[in-house]
Amino acid sequence: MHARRPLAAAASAALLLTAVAAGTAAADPAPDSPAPAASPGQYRVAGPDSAPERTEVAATGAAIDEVGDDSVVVTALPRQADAVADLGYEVTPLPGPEQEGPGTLDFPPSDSGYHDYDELTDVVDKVVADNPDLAAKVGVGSSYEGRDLMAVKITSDVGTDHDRPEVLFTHSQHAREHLTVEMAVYLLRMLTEDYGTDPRVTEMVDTREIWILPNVNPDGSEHDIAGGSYKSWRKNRQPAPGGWAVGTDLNRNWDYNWGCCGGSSGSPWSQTYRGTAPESAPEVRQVADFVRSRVVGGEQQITAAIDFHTYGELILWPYGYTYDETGPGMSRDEYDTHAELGRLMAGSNGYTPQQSSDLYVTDGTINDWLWGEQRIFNYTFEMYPSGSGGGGFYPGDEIIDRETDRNREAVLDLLGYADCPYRVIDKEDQYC
Ligand code: BZS
Ligand code: CA
Ligand code: ZN
Repeated sequence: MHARRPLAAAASAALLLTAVAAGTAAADPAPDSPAPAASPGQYRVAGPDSAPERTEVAATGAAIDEVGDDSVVVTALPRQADAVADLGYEVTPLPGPEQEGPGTLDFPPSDSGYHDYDELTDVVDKVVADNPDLAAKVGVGSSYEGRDLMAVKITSDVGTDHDRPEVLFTHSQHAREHLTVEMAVYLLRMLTEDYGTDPRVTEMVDTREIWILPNVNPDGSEHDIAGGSYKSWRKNRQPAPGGWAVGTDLNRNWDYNWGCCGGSSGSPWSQTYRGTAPESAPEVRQVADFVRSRVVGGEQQITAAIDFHTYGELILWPYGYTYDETGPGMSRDEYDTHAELGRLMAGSNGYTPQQSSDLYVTDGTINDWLWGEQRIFNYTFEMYPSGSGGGGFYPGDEIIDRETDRNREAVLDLLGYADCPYRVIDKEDQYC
């Protein structure tokens, strides 16, 4: 996503892609035509220097991975890259992730610090077994391929539904963003191991009910690492109608202004395919059901949330479907509260805080749904690195400890304001 950095020198074999496809809407074949021979790769696109121009690039079906002053990096199929070139931009392929393969189902040995799904399950089970008063595993449903969508509730006296502000952390909507699973592991351990010794952690565990969903797209994560080579997979693993194309972009499938505004694609071949209907992805449907289940006595108990992604080192807030800051459902005070709390958190982790549409328009994201439908103050964190130079979606495992701990203060700040987010703009008396 974001990178104010010089062009990577990666493109020694730079070639200007020739445009063969017709207009942007024609970049993808019909859903029932056979699978494309080529797999997606990353490309640098020189030229786009505004959110509307980036939105136009995304409309080809490419996913924008990085935003620079006058360039972007996208993940695209070759014909989608051709469609981007058709817009008049210079398109240069970037080298793919280093491969180690073949043959394993786990991360390659040099990245063994990352947790695959079985290892994540072991961590969750151990945290819960070691801390029966603090942590409980809650079923949220199962993925398309039948993997358990785990949630962990953390609070003191965890067996009781207390009247405490609830806070939601979701991880790994996008398969290849493996560092976000490590962020969940970090939070699980921080909130249990540091309880009783770190006063801020202790206070938050005693006064908030915290929900951690450590991997909402386990099928995608497992697919991305299967066979010992990274696949740059983003979506889930649900076949689209027609039977050839696989995968819905979970972060375009939420039921608020779904598909409204050119911020997602109706083509199953696209990296940002929005699915056949809002919540058509079982993962989105069940996580949304879980969030709706937290409406108790007519009141949504969850007040604040972070959805973790990589990469770009950004803190993003809603709305994504419009460039406007305010409008129906987003008052000036509500916007300012999002922005101020976003900037406060950025003060500790050094990320760049902004409204998500400052990058490009998106629709059907969890951010817009959590605010638009559920009135939950919420953020997307785009974690390390800032650009593809830092390893893009696949930084080595030696950065895990540093880059998860980097968000400690920000997470504690969000938890701290969860009783009354408006306090951050000094309007506690008016709203809380
Ligand atoms: C990502 C990028 C992410 C997306 C950016 C984004 C999130 C934009 C939320 C707007 C709202 O994949 O990490 O395209 O989903
Ligand atoms: Ca409660
Ligand atoms: Zn993402």
